[in-house]
Amino acid sequence: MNSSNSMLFAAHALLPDGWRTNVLLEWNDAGTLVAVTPDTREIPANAARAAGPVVPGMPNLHSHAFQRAMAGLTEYRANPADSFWSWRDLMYRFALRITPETLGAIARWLYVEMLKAGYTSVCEFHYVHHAEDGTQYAQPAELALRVVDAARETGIGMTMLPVLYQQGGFDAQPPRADQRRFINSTEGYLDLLRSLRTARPEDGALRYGVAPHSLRAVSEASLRALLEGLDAMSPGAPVHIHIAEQTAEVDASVAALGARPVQWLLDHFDVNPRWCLVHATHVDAGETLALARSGAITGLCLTTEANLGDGFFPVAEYLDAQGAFGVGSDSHIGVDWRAELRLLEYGQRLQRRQRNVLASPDTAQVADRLFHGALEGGARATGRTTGKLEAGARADWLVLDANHPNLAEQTPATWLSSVVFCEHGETPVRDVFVGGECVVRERRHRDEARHYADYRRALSQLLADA
Ligand code: NGQ
Ligand code: ZN
Repeated sequence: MNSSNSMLFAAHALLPDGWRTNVLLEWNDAGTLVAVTPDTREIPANAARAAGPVVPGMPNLHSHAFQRAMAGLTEYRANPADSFWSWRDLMYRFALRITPETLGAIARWLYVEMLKAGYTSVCEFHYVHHAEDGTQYAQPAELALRVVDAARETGIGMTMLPVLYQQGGFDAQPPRADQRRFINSTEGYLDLLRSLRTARPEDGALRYGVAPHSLRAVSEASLRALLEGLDAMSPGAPVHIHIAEQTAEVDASVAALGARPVQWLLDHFDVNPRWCLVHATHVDAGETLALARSGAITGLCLTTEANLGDGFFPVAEYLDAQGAFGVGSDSHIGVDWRAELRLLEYGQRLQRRQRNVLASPDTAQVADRLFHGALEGGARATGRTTGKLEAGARADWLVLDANHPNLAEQTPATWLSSVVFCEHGETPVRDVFVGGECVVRERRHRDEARHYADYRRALSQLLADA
């Protein structure tokens, strides 16, 4: 045992092989776990004691930070055919108002909310790159840097995925005027990524990957050039893409490319475990199996998908085929992995008129299966070593409140079920550690008041005569 390491003793902790008792967690100054020891007989004098059961922190695999500030503002009928696409028009209007300062303030507050909810890392699918008129900032990565710095300041782990956006639709349609802040040439994009990596180098808390926005927004040739450029810089880094969220997008893909988007991507690229396909909502039976077999992660964002009226992903068939998945809060209509997992199961119950649809022969408790699945797939999507309590992983975990009315008097066997399915009262997530640092204690983030004041100021500016 190294005396400069920090230690936490937990009466109960969820390890890769299940709930264990008397667990000693030990981590180094860099924020990496160096030992996880169950059945500890003696508690070292310098070990802190966890205030409740410890579980790994959840990765959030999909976020557009700026959209947090418009949550709740599009819940009215603007026209009789309100849809995802009319929401997108409103969202674009909002994106045109964002400034470097307001983006930083929104992201900091959002990450405080994520941490309090028990998300310990976030994949930021960042696509507002340029000034309001579409011209580059003096530092082309200006806006991305604000987001990276927000993660550092609040303490959340980050995978920054700058977005490549080039066309307004399949078949090289020119971008719309209201997409001007998103657009880059492939070379300009790779320069932006390079300057980000230089200004804020990768470390245990920060990783970079790429996000071709969608097959609508990027051509096959650009996607190839992007992947080549990425691999020259950072071989094997994560690749995230929006894939098949809306049926109109599937129809347009069939018309333009001759195949449904997921099928087309699988046929034309080596889609493997480094890929995260966000909103693979509309897949047929063959695509579902092929996607599961590819090892790619499906990024499920249930609260946003429900809010935007996307449709149902065939999750039962996908999980039966051993498909990998993780969850994201995407548009941030809600920021709570418990709600994402609950809605994943509830969608199936409502459609099938059954209960506990997503249980498996080896895991009868739905919440346990979904929690472990989302940790594993979500962690892989970050390209970082997180999502499990074992030596070598980041020291990212949550301390639950076993005295919460939802958990009281239960045994560990039902804790996760109650955490996910019971909606009563305050969150059962009490303390949150990221990279070994306690950033949320007794449900309060260490800098919550300051970040909230900044967020209010940003909102007042953004919402003034909006
Ligand atoms: C986005 N959001 O990039 O913010 C998208 C909408 C699009 C979601 N798909 C824009 N939830 O897909 O074109
Ligand atoms: Zn998205």
